Amino acid sequence: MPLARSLSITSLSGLEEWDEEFDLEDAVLFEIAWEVANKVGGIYTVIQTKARLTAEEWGENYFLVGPYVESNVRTQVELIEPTNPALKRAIDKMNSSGCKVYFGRWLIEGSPYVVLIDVAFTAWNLDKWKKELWDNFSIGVPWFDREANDAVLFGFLTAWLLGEYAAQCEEPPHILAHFHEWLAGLGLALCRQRQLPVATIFTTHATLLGRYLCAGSVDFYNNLADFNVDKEAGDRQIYHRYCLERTAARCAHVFTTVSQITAVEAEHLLKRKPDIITPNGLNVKKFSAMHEFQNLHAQSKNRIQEFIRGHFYGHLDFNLDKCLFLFIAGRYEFSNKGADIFLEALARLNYLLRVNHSDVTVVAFFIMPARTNNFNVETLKGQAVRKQLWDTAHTVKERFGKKLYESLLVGQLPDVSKMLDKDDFTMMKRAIFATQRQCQPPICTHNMLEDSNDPILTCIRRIGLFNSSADRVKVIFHPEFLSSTSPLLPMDYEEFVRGCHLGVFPSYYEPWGYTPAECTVMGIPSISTNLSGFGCFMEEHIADPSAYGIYILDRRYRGVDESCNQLTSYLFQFCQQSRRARIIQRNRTERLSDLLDWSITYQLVTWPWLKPSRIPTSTNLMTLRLPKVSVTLDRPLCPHLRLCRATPPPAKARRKKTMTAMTKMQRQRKTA
Ligand code: G6P
Ligand code: 1S3
Repeated sequence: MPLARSLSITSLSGLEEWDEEFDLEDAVLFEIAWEVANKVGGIYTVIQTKARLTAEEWGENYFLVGPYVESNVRTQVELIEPTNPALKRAIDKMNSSGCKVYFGRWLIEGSPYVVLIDVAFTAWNLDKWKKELWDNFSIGVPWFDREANDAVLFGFLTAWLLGEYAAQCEEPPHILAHFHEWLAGLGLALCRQRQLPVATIFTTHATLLGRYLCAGSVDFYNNLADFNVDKEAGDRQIYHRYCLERTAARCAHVFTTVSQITAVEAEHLLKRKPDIITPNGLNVKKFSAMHEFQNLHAQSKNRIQEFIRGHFYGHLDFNLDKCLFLFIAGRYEFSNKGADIFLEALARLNYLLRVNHSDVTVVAFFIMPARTNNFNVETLKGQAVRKQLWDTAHTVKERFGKKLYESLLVGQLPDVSKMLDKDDFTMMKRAIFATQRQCQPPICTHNMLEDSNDPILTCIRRIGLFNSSADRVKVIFHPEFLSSTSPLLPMDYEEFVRGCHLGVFPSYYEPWGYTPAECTVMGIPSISTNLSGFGCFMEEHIADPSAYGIYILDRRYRGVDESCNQLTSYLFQFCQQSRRARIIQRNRTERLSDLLDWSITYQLVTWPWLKPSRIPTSTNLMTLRLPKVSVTLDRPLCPHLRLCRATPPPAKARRKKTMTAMTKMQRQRKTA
């Protein structure tokens, strides 16, 4: 394995001069990820939801580092002059050496500082850096892998930034750098290889090989210990990416991952056991009134119902009041995210509802982005027809109201038979004729570019769920993330989730799984699996999760067909619940949200640069956020880690906030 062989994980090279006496206020935390102000997947959610608290704790000394993507910057970032003098000098130096590095505030809660690096602008260095990568780490990156090329550029540029920052500091600096995932990992390896005075942490949110192996047809969890990792990575043409990932995990002073299940995976595939598990949290908003989230459910559900009225025009032969909305959402990984067994279970549920003459109709939404060529005509037409019916009803109502008013004005009760005239009837008949439709309501809302090979559509064709009148289960595939500006379903993701009844996430590969966690904090029940970090976390901490609307499917010890039957039975049971039972269940689900709140945490305190015997007990330097129940104080940790209960932001942070406000005022005065 071509690692930086000279580096061992206990090596403290570069940090020898650190001692425990330095002023904590001088420590600076850089958090580095490809998803800073750049939404690709779940890591964006981790960083974005954690930002407020981390910014509160670290004040002026917290910087997120990510790639510069113009479209994102235009909408999410306010570019400003760097606030930290050493960082300003470092950025200026890089910019005068042919880089484009920007500084700003990311406009999310906590407004953290961001350093954004334009990797494309420095692409002229790619060959030189690849050679350096080969010489020092024996990792060769092929020219055609664009993502890996970006990882190389990003890695060298972040290491350059950290090195330059260290060089610009007047006092010996105390820099902590937390790198997320393989795309950012090379920066870490370079910091170690160059012996920069940087204490490093690497968090993996999934392993590359795990993701690839699971997407195939291997029995992943029962063979974890037996994979020939180099061969498997080579067979899948990701050997170079795998090397980058394994090098980062191996070189980090502290290695963490988001769940126990991924820790075991990392131990076997990356050959290093994580020092600690740092489960993900959310920024939970508490409502002042308990029932407020229930009202929000009703409001959002009404909006989904409106969409359904349009989508099923001409075929609205089911009772919308008895209609349940189920959904799956996320990265489009058909089998990893469990879309395969969800569809199979829906087909079985359809059968059960039909033979039991149930009056419940289920609409299952698939929100997974795929390659499309915009909305399709039939779907847009559905919403236009619905709008026309609404307008017609309003026009007739207006005319009716006017006649009624005139009749009352002259002191007469209206002759009801004359309230609607011929024109009104013509208008209404025309509107009804417009709802005639020769085809079934569409499954897919968009024109798919790879319609014939698309896994969801292919599976639907096989199981025959075509939205016909006889079907008690209808399917809608929305191959694009939701947006409140959509002409079709103008809702953002949060509103949509609130309006649904159940989130279904039967993942086979899910290191953590934000989707069921988000459902929980919104009081929406969900189905996850005992192969997902979230599912395992809930099983570990709650005695009877299903009583709280957290259904956990067994995908670990059962075959696919058995898991599918279990999923069908969960769905069928859910469909049999009364409205009252659903309302009670939502209340119970919402009560679990504290478990997932970043603010109710333990702090993980690490002194990665100190030998275990020198760990002080009273101060802390590095904090990673951990949800409250995720750790017990007596859990044995690796020798250089300690755990303490989270306290309110320390005085230094409060002081810094005041300082921030003062600096702002001074700056405003200056500008004035
Ligand atoms: C919330 C609202 C109730 C509404 C209910 C519908 O609890 O506060 O007014 O009746 O949702 O629940 P359902 O599960 O049928 O969508
Ligand atoms: C990963 O994103 P994904 O959806 O590709 O990281 C997420 C954040 O830690 C995690 O929730 C998810 O399971 C992983 O798969």
